[in-house]
Amino acid sequence: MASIAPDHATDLLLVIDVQNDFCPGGALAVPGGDEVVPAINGLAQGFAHVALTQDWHPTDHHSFASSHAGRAPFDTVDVAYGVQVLWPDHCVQETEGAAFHPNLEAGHAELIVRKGFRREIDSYSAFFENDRRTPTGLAGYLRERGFRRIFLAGLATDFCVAWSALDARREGFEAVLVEDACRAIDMEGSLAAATADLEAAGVSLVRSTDIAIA
Ligand code: VGL
Ligand code: ZN
Repeated sequence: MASIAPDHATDLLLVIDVQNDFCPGGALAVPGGDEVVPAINGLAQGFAHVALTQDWHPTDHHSFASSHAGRAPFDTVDVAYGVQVLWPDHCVQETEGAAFHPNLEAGHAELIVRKGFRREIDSYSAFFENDRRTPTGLAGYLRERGFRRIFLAGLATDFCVAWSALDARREGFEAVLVEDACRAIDMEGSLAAATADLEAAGVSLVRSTDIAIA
């Protein structure tokens, strides 16, 4: 693929959930989760504009298996907005697990979007909560700032990164997912399903070496 040069006016790098709990040793560790950190640090240098998301749950969040008697992590339950996967307790507000990976170098990030803070609703996407209607405000922010193309990287490819990329398209942005700067949970074919959805939605799937970092 031809090299893509980030446009300093209209491109933004959106870094999804690079938090301790999604890295090895964390409560919901994604295999190789910490390996995204050097790749993202390299990318971030090439973008004038960076935003971060931070999964940010109250202690009794409904996505936690511990909130449902007799249920185990990775079971699914039916909730008002559809099927919800039950997760181990993770990214609890103000805990070390919810903190960004200590080696993440994105000090110039302009915005941190916290999500999943409503007890009854999970939020994978940076744009909409899992009821698919409650906005986080990110689309309005990006539009008001004049961004048109969103590059995505982080954790996990098949959940929060994919849902964010699909919603970026739904909101009319170009979306570019940097595959080697993401890692997946890959539960029961979830990565293959997400990849098919991303391609169908017109999300560009690229490698970090495809991006020209000036
Ligand atoms: C995520 C499951 C639960 C993610 C967040 O960041 O992909 N996955 N909460
Ligand atoms: Zn979560």
